[in-house]
Amino acid sequence: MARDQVMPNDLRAHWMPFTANRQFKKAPRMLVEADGMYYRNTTGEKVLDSSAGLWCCNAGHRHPKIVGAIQDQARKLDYCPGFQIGHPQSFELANRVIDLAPEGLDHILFTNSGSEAVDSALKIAIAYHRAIGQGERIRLIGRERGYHGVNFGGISVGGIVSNRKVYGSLLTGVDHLRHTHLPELNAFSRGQPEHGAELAEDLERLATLHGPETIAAVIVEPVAGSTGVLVPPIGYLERIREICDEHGILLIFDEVITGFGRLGAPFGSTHFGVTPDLITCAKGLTNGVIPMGGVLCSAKIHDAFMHGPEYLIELYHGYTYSGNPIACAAGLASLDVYREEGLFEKADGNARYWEDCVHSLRGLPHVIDIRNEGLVGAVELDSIEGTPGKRAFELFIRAFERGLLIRVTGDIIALSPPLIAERSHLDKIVGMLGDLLREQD
Ligand code: PXG
Repeated sequence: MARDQVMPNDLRAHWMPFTANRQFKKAPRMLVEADGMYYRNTTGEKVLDSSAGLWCCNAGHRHPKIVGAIQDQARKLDYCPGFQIGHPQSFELANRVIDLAPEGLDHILFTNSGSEAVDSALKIAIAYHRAIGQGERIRLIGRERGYHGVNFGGISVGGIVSNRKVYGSLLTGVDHLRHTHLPELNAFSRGQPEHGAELAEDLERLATLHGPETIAAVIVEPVAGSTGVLVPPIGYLERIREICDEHGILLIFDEVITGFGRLGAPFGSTHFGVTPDLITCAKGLTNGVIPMGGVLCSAKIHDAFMHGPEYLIELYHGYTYSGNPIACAAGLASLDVYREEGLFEKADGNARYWEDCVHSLRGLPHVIDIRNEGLVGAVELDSIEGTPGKRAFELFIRAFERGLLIRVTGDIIALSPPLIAERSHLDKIVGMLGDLLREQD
């Protein structure tokens, strides 16, 4: 396209991420403003946010404290090299995140996204074993239906087929646990499902198959989000932890979604009471306002790198924007807001109410399962034969036109309202969704 052919509002140049581009550009859905629980579209109508943006705006939109902190920081120190130089806010933010983390996770390396956090964590896991003289531990174990971002490491351990299958051979030395979706046993479970802890034994089988001494790490989401909300069966995460301990395998929890209050606790690991060796996070770290992620790890892992002459770099890894000052300001302000407004406690206090809300949709047309944990909910629909994903996609379009933003994946509607949601908002989300479900053919 020649430069002079580009028109104002020409939508062609932007190749949109994870979007049906041709469909979108024929009938664009744009948001131009946001405040609290609501967006506003181009015609000025309010759109209720039932997905916290993309699972990230936990304190709602355009929070004055977060906006103010970003403005102040931009006026003071806009950018600072992160390699061999520092600025105070990144250290402050690191301490504040560690204060929220489960006991034993003492260090954080900053990235700019969840995908980068995942690839960083996988690299740290492999390099850690090498640093302690176990260089043969190079295998990584993920799980079917897992989502760990879109970089090569993340899609290799990930288990969402369409995110992997066209990208060549991926990383070698990767294997997968089976997923824990057992609708025939667990449909309409409230909170953690009863059946499926035995699926954790897959890790034992893979350890036997490959030799446990060859496995560096296993990575799972405490609650799998992107695949359509899979809550861990009772006892499952505990058993994964045990098997890792037996074999010296590092356990990575990908908490990009479950971090920062989504389940009513600081992290999924604190919510479920299972402590991994590494945690990846992003999204809620800055309320989604400025891109930022991180990898938390134990002192054992960190200290294993702290050898050799002191002038030498210990870990050859990092990003131009790791610990970016404006992102740190957004992070510090977000953590202040979470604490001052008691948002994790608020989410916890609303979790049972939310459970009743989402399960009230049982029995509506095409609803085949409903799942929930913390302030997350999912409604699974039966697929139209031959066109999987179409039913939920059409519902998403109708919801948007009606003033409700939902997130759909396949034929699953995933709900994750901002943690500031009042019960009246939760009622409204489920009321609007119920109407849309009732209107289906
Ligand atoms: N790990 C997990 C568990 C995630 O959920 C990532 C890594 C990657 O993060 P970045 O920041 O690189 O996108 C994610 C991201 C959805 C949805 O609606 C989920 C994500 C992103 C966008 C949409 O399911 N999760």
